[in-house]
Amino acid sequence: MREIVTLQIGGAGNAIGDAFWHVISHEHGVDYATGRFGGTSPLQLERINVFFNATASKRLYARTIIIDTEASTIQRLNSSSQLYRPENMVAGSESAGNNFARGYHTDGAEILDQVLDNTRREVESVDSFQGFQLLHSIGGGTGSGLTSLIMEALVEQYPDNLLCNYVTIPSPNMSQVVVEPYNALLSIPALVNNSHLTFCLDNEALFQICNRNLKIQMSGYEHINHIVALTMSGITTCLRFPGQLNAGLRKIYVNMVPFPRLHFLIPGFAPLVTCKQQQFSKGTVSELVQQIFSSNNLLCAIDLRKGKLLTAAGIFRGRMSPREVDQLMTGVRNKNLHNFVDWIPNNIKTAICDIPPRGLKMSATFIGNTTAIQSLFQRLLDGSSIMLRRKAHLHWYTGEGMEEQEFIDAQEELQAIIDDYRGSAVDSDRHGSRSADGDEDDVESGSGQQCRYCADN
Ligand SMILES: Nc1nc2c(ncn2[C@@H]2O[C@H](COP(=O)(O)OP(=O)(O)O)[C@@H](O)[C@H]2O)c(=O)[nH]1
Ligand SMILES: [Mg+2]
Repeated sequence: MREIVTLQIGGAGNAIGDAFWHVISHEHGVDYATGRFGGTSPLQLERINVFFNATASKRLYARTIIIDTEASTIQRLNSSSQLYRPENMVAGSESAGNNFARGYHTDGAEILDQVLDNTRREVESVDSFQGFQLLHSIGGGTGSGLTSLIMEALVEQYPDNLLCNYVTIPSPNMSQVVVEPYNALLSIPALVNNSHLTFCLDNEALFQICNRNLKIQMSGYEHINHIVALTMSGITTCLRFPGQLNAGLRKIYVNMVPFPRLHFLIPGFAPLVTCKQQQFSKGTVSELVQQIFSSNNLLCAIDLRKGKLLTAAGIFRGRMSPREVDQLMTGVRNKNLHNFVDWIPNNIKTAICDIPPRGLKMSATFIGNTTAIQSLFQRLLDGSSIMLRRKAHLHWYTGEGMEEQEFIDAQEELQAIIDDYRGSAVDSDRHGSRSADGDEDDVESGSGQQCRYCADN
């Protein structure tokens, strides 16, 4: 059945994981609290095994390993839902203290064997395992350090399976811990070298979406985690429901990743409006297409117009005409050829699933592999360089056995990925129309909110 095993790691990883299971259990007719199926459609069950395991007593549980260096996260999930199997919960005795070194070398390393044992049991219990999805932050000590450690072990033990990461990227505006840029930096080598698909979930963009699109007051992460969960539900739609395209992780990998290192994907979602705002929307497919190509709907604070798309995908849900969707998506590419690399002719893919998400008639999820991601990487590099130049806070890491050279190596890795993305845009520019490294004139800079991709031109 092409099963996926999830590993949710650390505070953010588990909060986002919980939001994801909430959303998809409802879509498959499974009660979140009890794990019992109460659905009405055979479609809900047809591919339910991709993410859920069924027990002998006809209960379902989430095929996920719940991992944290501290116990509180795990206790909370254990008491909130029977979807989570108690044997799959792995807790340490102490939090990793917001320190990559402790997640990687000490507190995290202590629970690694237990994580791998649980993972092996889940992998061995399924028919046709396809790969892992890892949910974690890179600002936290557990999410960065322990995840890097786990990834190294997984690629060694499961060399034929795909590793897909949903990564929470720290925002300087809401970061509570000064060393988050270091943790993020140190996570980069494992992500570049061991992940096959890395979906970037940037807290900076998510906060902007809440303030600007939804105009809601933020308290905690509940709203942003829901947006992330909706987007993950969109990305995984074709894995979970019968359909044609992108029906497996490998197909997403083949379509979206032209070179193994360039696997950092920007997700987006539409509509991103409150119920009240929804009353004023036309509810058309054309509106959805326009929105998913707008930087305002991306889960990363980048400007799509300042780069070229290597590949892009739109996953549409609800009743709509496939012909119309195809025409609109092809139209976006044809009208904006200079925003797509010219050396992959069919780099825009579309999938449609009849079943809409809860509470919506239609939705669209975007996945983009764009050279504009350089600005996000540059932000991470600058955030760490400014402290590293003066070795500020470095003793927290060297005191745990790390060397300054590891920071320098990680910076080089980050610079290399920036250069790779930049190079992939320049190489494509046979016509010499404009550079894609962020310097070009913004032809519609006056249009503000409007997406250049879909503007009538
Ligand atoms: N989107 C999101 N970000 C979170 C959440 N909790 C913490 N973060 C962010 O994640 C980073 C802290 O990492 P966390 O996962 O709590 O640490 P860990 O438990 O050591 O892995 C910071 O950048 C926080 O802003 C959450 O529930 N959702
Ligand atoms: Mg924590």
